[in-house]
Formats: sequence, structure tokens, C-alpha cells
Amino acid sequence: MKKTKKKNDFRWGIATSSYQIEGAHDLHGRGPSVWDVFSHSKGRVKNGDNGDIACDHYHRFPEDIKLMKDLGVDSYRFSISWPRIFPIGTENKVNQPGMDFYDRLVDELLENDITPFVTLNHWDIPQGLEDLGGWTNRDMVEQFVKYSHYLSRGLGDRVSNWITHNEPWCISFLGYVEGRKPPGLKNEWAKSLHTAHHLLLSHGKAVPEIKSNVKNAKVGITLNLNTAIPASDSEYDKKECAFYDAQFNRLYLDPLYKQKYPELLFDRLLEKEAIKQSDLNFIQEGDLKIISTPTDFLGVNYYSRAVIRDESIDEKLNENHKIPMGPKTDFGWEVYPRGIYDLLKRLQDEYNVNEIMITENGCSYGDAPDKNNKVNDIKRVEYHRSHIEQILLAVDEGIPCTGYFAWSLMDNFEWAEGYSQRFGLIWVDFESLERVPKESYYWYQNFLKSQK
Ligand code: IFM
Repeated sequence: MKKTKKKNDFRWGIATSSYQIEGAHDLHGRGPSVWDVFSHSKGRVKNGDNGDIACDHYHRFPEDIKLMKDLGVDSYRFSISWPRIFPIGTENKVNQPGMDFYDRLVDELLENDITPFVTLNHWDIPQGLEDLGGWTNRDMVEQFVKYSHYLSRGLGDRVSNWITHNEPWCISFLGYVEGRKPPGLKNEWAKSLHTAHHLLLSHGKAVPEIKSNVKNAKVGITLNLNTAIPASDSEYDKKECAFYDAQFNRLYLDPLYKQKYPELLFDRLLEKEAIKQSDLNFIQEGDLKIISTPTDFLGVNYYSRAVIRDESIDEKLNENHKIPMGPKTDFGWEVYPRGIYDLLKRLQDEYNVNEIMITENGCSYGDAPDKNNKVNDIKRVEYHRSHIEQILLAVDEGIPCTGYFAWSLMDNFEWAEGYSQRFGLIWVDFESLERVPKESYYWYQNFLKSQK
């Protein structure tokens, strides 16, 4: 594969998140997060798995950083466990042992010439704040700003790159409409919209807070986005696709980059009687201006495209012009590399995004070590190779994409799927916690060498 034009500026990294890898759930004053409570509630997570131990990264981070160093990445994206810093959430004083852990982690990364990218909220908020209404409660905005303040003040002398939230859609839609993430509610569309708004507002307020504490800070938010296309050219599928795009992509992109919400989304929800007019009173004067506070980059997590069908319409109506689908990963997500190029193009054409970083891209395949302890995950190799190829194509065309973080460093706790889905470039034996680099790890290592 060819080199990027501006190699020196392009970051090649790897990503993880706190609850998925750290373990040490009750050590050194950490309070319970919503994910501790959710995963310990019967029937919420496959096989009753939880993140109590996970990859035990809390104790093994020097070994994990050594693996990153050998891999050859220049950047590492990880998240902070909020309840390690504020165990209940409402405190006005940090839990120092929690801060100390991230201090050591950052120091170790820097000693290994790896640039830290810190995500403040990758979903594991303190349960104490959830008990006050979580993200549906507007007070959460100030809680997040406070948390951002202490973190950026504590680590800002060594960390320049900050991501406020990871994938707000997962919190608001999967948490309140589908119930697959905490707090596990279903069809609560009003709460879902309020959650999205408070996440965005807290992001907008945290940006200047972080910048005031960190010299030369680069601050952004990470969205999970995809390319949505109708399953057929029937009007039903097209209408459903526009709705999907509004709730998945535009609910976040429009306020961040256009200072407005997609009316189409609110109209359809009113039409479906999923919300009442009074549920839309959550936007206060000045909110949209705050939300659209300029950032230094947009983080994009891309996994697949979405082919949208109006399920309520008789199958037969939609039979024509079915879209041919590509192969699927073990998670059932279609492998569609071209979608990442299309998405980057859309972000430039429709939203004029100043800088984009692919903060996650990866796939779940269950390939395990063979008798020689080798993990021959060739489908993962091809997944990363083909997606990187599309990104570099976009870069060559002048789209301002400046980084790529593979998801994920190692197999980890995949939320409601527990340990059943493996996204890592490194195999983890969840009994012994042994790490075994997979073929994809060596492929990425060689690819990174070729980019130097
Ligand atoms: O594991 C998750 C991650 O936490 C957020 N983005 C998607 C990944 C795969 O599902």
C-alpha cells in the first residue's frame, strides 16, 4: 500500500476504553460505574460477564505499553474511568489514587514515545450521577465540565489531545430506545433526545475549559457515524433511511457543525407519537451556539454501513433493487470499506469539517491460537488493510483526515456481548490473562514500518 502524502502529520494509533480493559473495579477508592451495575444485573450481558477483571490492564499496563511500543504505533487512545476520579460523581475533590493511576499511565506512554489521546467519557459514568437522572438531567452538564476541569488540570501538562465523549448515539439511543446499554430503557425517545442534547452541551462547555488548562490543546468529540443507504428504491425505504440518517448521524453532526437539529427527526417522532411537542422544550437559548463551539478535530468511529429497509412494509414491496451485501464479521456487521471513504467525503462536502481523525475502526472475529500459539486472523488483516486503503485515497484527494486508530489493542469486554466478541489485534486468554499478538498485529506492525 502506498504512503500518505503528508506522513509526518498522520497519526497511526490504537484504541481502548477504561471499562473494557482495566478491571480493578473496586480498587483504590473507585466507585461503581453504570456499567458495573448494568453488568451485574441479571440478563443484561451475555453469559453474565462483567468488567470486574477484564484484561487487568490496571495492573498490567507496563506490559501492554510494551506491546504498543513493539507494534510501532505513535499514539494511544484510552479513556478515563470517571468513578476512579469522582467515586460518586458529586464530590468536589478528586480521588487521588485514581488520578495517580492515569499519571503513571501517561508517564509510561511518554517514556515510550507514544502520544496519549484521552477520552473523558467512554460511557462508564459514576452510578451516583445516574441515580440523579444521569444524562437526562441537565445538571450533568456541569458535572462533566467539573470532571473535565480536574482531568485537564491534572494531566494537561503532558496530554495535549482530548476527546470529550465517545459515541453519544450509543448512550442516548442504545441506553434509552433499545435498552442494550445503561440504563437499559426502551422506547424512551424523549429521554434519548434529552440525553443527546446534554451530552452535546457538556461537550461544548468542556472545550474552552480544557483549553484554558492545557497549552496547545487539541480537543474534539468522537461520533460513531456510518453511510446509510435505502435497501431499495421504494419510497418507504427512502423515507426510513432519511429517518435513520437523522437519528444516527445528523442528530449529532447538525448541531455541532450547523447549529441546528434535524427537524425531520423531530417531525417523524411526533408523527410516530414517540414524543409529544412538550418533550422538545429542552433546547434553551444559547445552547446551540455552545454546542457548535469550534473544535480542533472530529473523531470518527466507523465499522460498517447501514442498509435501511422499512420493516413495517410488506417485504414484497421492497423486493426490487436489493442492495448486494458484502461479507459479515462474526458480529454480523457488513464489511464495507468504501463506506469510510464515502463518509469522509460527506463530512467534507456537507459539514466542512476542519480535521478528522478515525478514532476507531475494527472488526470482531473469533480466531483463537492454534497449537503453535499463532492466531491467523486473516479476515481482520484484510479488514484493516482495505479500510486504510480507502482512508488514504480520501487523504490523497485532500480530505483532511489526519489519523487512524485501530480498534482495539486487545480483545476486551464488548459491552452487552461480554467477552464473546473479539476486536483485538492481540488475543487475550480471559482465564490466564495471557496476551498473544495475532497475525493482524504483525501486519499492522509491518504496515507502520512501511510508512516511516
Ligand atoms: O467496543 C466498542 C467501543 O467501545 C465503542 N465503539 C465500538 C466498539 C465495537 O463495538
